[in-house]
Amino acid sequence: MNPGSNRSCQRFLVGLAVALQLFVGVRAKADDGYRLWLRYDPLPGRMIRTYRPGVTSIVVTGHSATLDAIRRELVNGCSGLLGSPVPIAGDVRQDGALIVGTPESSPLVASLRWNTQLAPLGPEGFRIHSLKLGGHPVIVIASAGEVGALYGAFHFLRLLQTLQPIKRLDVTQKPRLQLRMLDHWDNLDGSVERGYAGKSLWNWSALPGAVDPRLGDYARANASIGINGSLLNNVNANAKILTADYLRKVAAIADVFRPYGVRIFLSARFSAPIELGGLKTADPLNPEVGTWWKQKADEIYQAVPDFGGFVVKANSEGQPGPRTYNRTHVDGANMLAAALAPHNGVVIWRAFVYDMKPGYDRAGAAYENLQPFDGKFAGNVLLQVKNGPIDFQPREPFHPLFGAMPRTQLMPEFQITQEYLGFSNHLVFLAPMWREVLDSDTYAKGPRSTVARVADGSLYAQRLTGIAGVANTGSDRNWTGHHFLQANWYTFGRLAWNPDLPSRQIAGEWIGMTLTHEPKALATIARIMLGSHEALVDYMTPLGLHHIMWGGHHYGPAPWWDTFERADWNPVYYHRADDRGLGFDRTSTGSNTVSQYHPAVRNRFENLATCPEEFLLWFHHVPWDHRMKSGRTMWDELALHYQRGVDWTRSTRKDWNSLAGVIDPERHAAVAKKLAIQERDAIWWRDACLLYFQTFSKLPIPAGVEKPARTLKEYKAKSLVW
Ligand code: GCV
Repeated sequence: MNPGSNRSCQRFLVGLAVALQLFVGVRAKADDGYRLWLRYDPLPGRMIRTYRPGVTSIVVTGHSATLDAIRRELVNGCSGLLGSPVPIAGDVRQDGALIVGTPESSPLVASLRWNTQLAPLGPEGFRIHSLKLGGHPVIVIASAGEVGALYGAFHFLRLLQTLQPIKRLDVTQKPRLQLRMLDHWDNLDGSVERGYAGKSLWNWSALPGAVDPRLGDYARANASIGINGSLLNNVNANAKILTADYLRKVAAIADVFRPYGVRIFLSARFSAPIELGGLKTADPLNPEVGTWWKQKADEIYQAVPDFGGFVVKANSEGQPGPRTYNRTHVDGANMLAAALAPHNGVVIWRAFVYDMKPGYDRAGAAYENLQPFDGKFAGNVLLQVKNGPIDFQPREPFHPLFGAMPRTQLMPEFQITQEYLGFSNHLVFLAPMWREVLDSDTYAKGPRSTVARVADGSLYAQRLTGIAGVANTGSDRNWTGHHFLQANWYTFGRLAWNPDLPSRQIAGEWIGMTLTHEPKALATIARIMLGSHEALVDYMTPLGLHHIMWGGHHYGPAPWWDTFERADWNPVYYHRADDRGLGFDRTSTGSNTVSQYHPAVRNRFENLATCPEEFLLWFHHVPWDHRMKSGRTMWDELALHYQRGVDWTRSTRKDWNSLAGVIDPERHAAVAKKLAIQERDAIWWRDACLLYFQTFSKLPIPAGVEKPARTLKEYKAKSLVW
């Protein structure tokens, strides 16, 4: 066989593979959502014609697991999107070569002498540049590190997937935050705390012998949006994860994640020295305890040399911690930090700490517990702070700690899984919610001291930076239980990479990559997504209400709930409805936790006239007849918000139905079914809350708000979860 026929045979085989992949993709896989936003179906014809001359071959020289992943991704991606095979080449022989690599892996990249440009971008940053090589127009994707080159490859594919021009590319990017982590609250028995998309992705009983290939897909999806860390186990931790047996399993997962730049973190149970080591104490100042953790750290790094570090939930909701031994959070965190420091590991200490004491306000607890330790944590400790002061409610003001610990490495924690936002049943796009937090101004160093600038280290020049999102993934075929909630995983990664990205841009990217390029449909879906968070707040917790959900499972309304032994787990503790009005007085006449904010913020929240209405009942106990900006009474306004939320679910169902035929039938039908549940739940929330609050306000349901479908007794009798 001559070399020519060899080449044409190769081309035929690649073509067949692509055709088969497309066929299988379209007929079997395309519709079940498994491929997430990495769908490489052919782009609209005009775009293929525009792009084709610019992408004629893929030149990725060298071999490593990451370089192989880059090559695979670009061949599949470009061939799929451009509708015909894009071959691999060893060199530039024609116009349109796509050259990818590092100066070490690629002689072509090395020949450009970009080292001074690449070095400041770090091993995860990249440069994509159109230029001429040997007289041929080419595109070069280069990075100082292989993972950076992989991120660049995904960025390039995203440009194609979102129909961006690629003629004269000059892109330089690097992540703004260093640790970009997905936190899994997965238990070792395969269940997922607050997980609504099936079972855990980690099959502990089969590992390390059998590794589910899906783990590679998980790592690849994360790499495509720049996520570089994965906390494998629940922060309500089982010490068993640190046994030699489990560490072998962890190592097998790490091997799959490594080529994609995803490092592993583990939740460490503070009492592990007792449970696993047989010590009598876990007192962080006891030398034997310190030695036990040091040896454990050495053992972990033997198994997983690039292990990221520990995440610790201590003295919170029954978890053990240093306070158990009359030691401080700093004592605990710094002891673990010393064990990890020789390996460059970090400790991520959670600020989600609240101890019930008489008359206290839970919203102020984390600040009271942690703020006094500002400046005392070791250099490899990050303090992980939830976006709001209570607990991932549909809307909370930003956490006051973000403006109050200038000498501590703070790391925001978001919740992607929808514990309080309708599980995987409600379509809610979380970008606007997270934007609201990231854009909040702490005023810690004057105006423009936003949470984003605290997180990315630019406000206080913190050395280590990071962000964590509690994952919404699981074993469901579509990963997140609801097709649209893939967008929240996507968003988290994009914001972790660049916390300034606008919600609209993220929505547009995701829709184009995942659902459709059809302009009218894209605009309709973007409108749905961008309005969804406000709508959910309207039908669940408008005007600053919070924590009025059913106890335990947290799905559906139960503002009447008052039977938990801990007052701060009961909704009545939070809304404080009485004959006078509604809301939690956190001003100086109440709990005064408003004082935890910088004076500029505090004064705005403290004053009823300047407090943003979306936080009114968070900070104030407001009379039912208080005049709102609209001129309506608070009661009428509250009722109209609830109605507005319900109206949104109805118009969204109509809008979605109008897209039948544009979206593939399987995903269209699945989303339509979920939207029906969402409408039912929104009505349930509106009616149950208004009927209950009406027992205090004694005011009629205003005009424009539908009369409740059931009685309060009926709503009280039945939880929405069955
Ligand atoms: C992992 C809330 C959730 C708990 C969760 C906790 C936390 O209380 O309901 O399930 O526990 O937050 O963030 O630690």
